[in-house]
Amino acid sequence: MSEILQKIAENLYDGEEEKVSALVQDALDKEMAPEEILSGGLIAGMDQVGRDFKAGDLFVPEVLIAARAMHAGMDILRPLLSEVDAAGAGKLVIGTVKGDLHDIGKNLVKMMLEGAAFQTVDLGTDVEPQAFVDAVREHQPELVGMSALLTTTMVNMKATIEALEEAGQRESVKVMIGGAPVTAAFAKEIGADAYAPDAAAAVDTARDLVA
Ligand code: B1M
Repeated sequence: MSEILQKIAENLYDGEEEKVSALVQDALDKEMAPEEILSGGLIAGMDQVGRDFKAGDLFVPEVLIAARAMHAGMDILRPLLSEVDAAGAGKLVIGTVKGDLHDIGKNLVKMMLEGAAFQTVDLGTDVEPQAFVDAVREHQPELVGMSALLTTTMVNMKATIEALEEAGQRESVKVMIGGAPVTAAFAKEIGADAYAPDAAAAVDTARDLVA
């Protein structure tokens, strides 16, 4: 890993929001690709946070501060990842399901899809099944994307698909799901159209679903 990417990852881990912003800008000034800064710096740092949180070496406040630093870096990269292609690839309504407040992965997926010229409607976190239904009715997307990070909220993906079915809207959209506890087998079990393990795969999967 290059020195600057390593510094981005380390400062993100330490929650140094301003330093992360400055380093990301510095990497861009050195003509590093936004995708490389995202995966080799920001995501690498957040992965380490995840591992140490799991091991009990970090606690919720530290994770929140690191997440804020991640967002600061993502704010700088977002417009650059989004300017790749102005032509519309399709429209997606995306959100983190009811009961779940994790949004870093969902935001990354959204950013990457926007970079691939998808138009996105972001419903945020803790999204009720009915809010997905209302958004589909209002925005008429080709795709619905759901994210869940908790094993206890995965069931709300199923509840959302059922709500779409009850509203007669299931046939009009393809449903893609993802998040750390989600698997392809789970996607199949609840009747989703696809599962994507990460943000890059989400772009390929969304393209396939729309094609
Ligand atoms: Co939470 N948390 N958290 N947390 N947190 C996890 C998920 C956990 C695994 C940590 C652990 O114990 N090891 C654990 C869940 C355990 C379980 O359910 N089995 C957990 C827990 C328990 C909790 C709380 C209950 C803790 C508490 O309060 N005691 C609480 C729940 C709050 C709630 O949601 N109701 C909680 C709170 C929080 C914070 C608020 C502190 C913070 C969230 C901040 C935020 O998101 N704004 C937080 C964080 C940051 C984490 C970890 C450390 C990191 C998650 C993350 O952002 N990863 C996480 C541990 C871990 O995952 N290792 C953990 C980085 C991100 C880039 O990856 O989100 O997986 P990810 O997204 C990937 C892919 O999954 C995929 O693409 C993304 C990019 O490649 N993907 C999709 C995601 N969505 C997709 C959608 C798609 C396609 C692909 O299509 C639409």
